[in-house]
Amino acid sequence: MAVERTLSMVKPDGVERNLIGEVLARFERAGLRIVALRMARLSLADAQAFYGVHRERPFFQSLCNYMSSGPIVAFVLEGDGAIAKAREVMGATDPAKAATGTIRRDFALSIERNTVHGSDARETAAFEIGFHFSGLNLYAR
Ligand code: 3AN
Repeated sequence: MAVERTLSMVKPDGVERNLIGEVLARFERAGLRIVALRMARLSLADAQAFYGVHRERPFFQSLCNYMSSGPIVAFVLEGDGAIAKAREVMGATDPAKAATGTIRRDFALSIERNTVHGSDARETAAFEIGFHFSGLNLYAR
């Protein structure tokens, strides 16, 4: 399987409840490596740009308000099949549908406040990594 990079975030509900370490540990235990990491507070405009693909969805405004309501931790994960593997560790968008042992099943408060983000494809991963870490040389192992 190809080595990939994917962009993940601990969302405001996870930071608020002191779950940063727990979320990072779950990805590390799954064999993914953290190759970049930063804490930030997204402005409303930042959140709207990040989630631009969802512009037409009914939940867009609420999602952007929520994502700019408190700090997030953004990080890049690297590993074999990292995009799919990270999404497996996260679980389904709706915590009620997420598999046992996944981050969202264990911690998400709702389909919106679902604790963690992960890129869903190579193209979105490239955009999202650039969004948070533009101009930085990611650590190469
Ligand atoms: P995922 O994060 O699992 O890839 P997306 O890309 O469909 O899910 O949605 C992006 C984010 O929008 C989700 N993580 C969640 O916070 C929010 N979201 C998705 N679907 C809904 C919904 N039906 N109602 C409210 N918020 C939603």
